[in-house]
Amino acid sequence: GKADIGVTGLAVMGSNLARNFARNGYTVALHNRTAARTRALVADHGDEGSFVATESPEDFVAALERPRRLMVMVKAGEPTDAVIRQFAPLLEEGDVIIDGGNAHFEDTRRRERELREQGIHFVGTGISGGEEGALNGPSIMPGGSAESWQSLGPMLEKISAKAQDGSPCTAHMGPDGAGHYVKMVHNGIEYADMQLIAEAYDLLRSVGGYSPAQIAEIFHTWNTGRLDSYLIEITAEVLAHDDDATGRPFVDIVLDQAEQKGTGRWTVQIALDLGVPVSGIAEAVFARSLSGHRDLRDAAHGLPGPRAKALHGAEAAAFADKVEQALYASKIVSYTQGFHQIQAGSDTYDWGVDLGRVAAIWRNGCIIRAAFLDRITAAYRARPDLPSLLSDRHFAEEIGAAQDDWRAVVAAAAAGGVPAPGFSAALAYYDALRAERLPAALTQAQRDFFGAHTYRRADRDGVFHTLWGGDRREVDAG
Ligand code: NBP
Repeated sequence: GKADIGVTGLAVMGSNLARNFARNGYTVALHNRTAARTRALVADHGDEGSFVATESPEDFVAALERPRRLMVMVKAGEPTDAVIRQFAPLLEEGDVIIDGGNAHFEDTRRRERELREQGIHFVGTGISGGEEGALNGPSIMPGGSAESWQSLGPMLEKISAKAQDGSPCTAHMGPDGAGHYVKMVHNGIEYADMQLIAEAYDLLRSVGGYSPAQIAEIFHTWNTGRLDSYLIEITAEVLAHDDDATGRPFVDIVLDQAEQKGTGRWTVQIALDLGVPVSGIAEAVFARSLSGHRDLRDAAHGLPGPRAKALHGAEAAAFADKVEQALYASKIVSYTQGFHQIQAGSDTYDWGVDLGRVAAIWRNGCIIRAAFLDRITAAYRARPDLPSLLSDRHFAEEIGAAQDDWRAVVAAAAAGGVPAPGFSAALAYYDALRAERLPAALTQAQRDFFGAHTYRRADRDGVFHTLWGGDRREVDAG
């Protein structure tokens, strides 16, 4: 029989996805530019299911059941275009190319448009969960035509992670680039989550006076509550680990410069274009880039500032509870911002993304999987047109209950000279949203002063300009 699906690009992600399909009963055609990888996969794991190893693009395409489903798992960027150029001429109308790489959604939109002219469905697909997820069940975020989802959906549902209620962690996100866009924002939120956790650690250590091993215990406890998540869990493991060579806490021997591959940066770039305030994600991206500026940091090392005085005993424990509140409240804000960005992309590109569905497929398999996502899913199910997560009654209540502690933690960070850009940006966003009036009035007035940019009045309709350089009369500028 012919193969149900083919995977080309058999590095770690492609191999594991191919094995996942095979373990779920599908016959999988295999192909890789360098044939040795294909042979190695069959030699090491051929007994896990039904594989058809091929060495030429022609044999690979010929091995596939029609309409063909061909999954591309090569390095994102130019290699993806090279592979499409190689395979598209061999395909026929109705066939489906799935790109599971970390593509920029604008590239996905271009590729989809070009292939559509040829009658080929191009499905740009976000996949999260790393190597382990690819093998045992990732969260899968496919875009592309509704028709492609008909042919592909059941297979993706089968290999994806399952939420606690048994539903698959995959769903059609929307046309063309919607899937890769949602994956991009997922990664942006992941950056924000990681930054908030790092700030919590830093504060527990320098203000709370706890050791990494003690903080591991604290995170471990938090992981049994509302912060229950993969990232909190692995944080506890990292903090509990001691370096083999020196016996010191592992976190103390790692160079304090965080790198990035680009999806967080993309999220912020697009947010700027769309005018969406994703300050939590932006602070996370900037915190990583700041960490990498060793020269600037060395030059600034002697600048004056306080040194946090460590708390003890019951005071430290009380502070740890406050940090939990601050972390949870800031997390609500960063998800609020991330979902706003998905909504904005969906509106701009006319994708019709269902935000509740996004929350539902992030409940398991992906890096940001968390009990929290269940809550977001419920919020959107209760009210599909929820204007913002902060308008959900439960989240509003929780953030209200957390805010005193949240403020105390941000104040302690400022007083102790501990950078907490994520916590403070989240709090500023919260306070700005709830403010009755913003100083944006003054900003707009300044704009009118130096650039005659006009303004609207709070008390009546119309557009106005004040003759700042003259007699300061207000004139109608409508
Ligand atoms: P890599 O991103 O390291 O890519 C290696 C694969 O690309 C190999 O199969 C290689 O073939 C192939 N390739 C390259 Br490089 N240039 C090619 C070309 N011009 N023509 C054909 N094939 C080419 O693999 P990965 O880490 O498994 O990731 C695959 C994709 O999945 C990437 O887009 C990545 O961003 C995405 N992703 C990764 C993760 C993760 O956790 N690693 C998670 C989610 C998504 P060769 O064997 O002949 O060199």
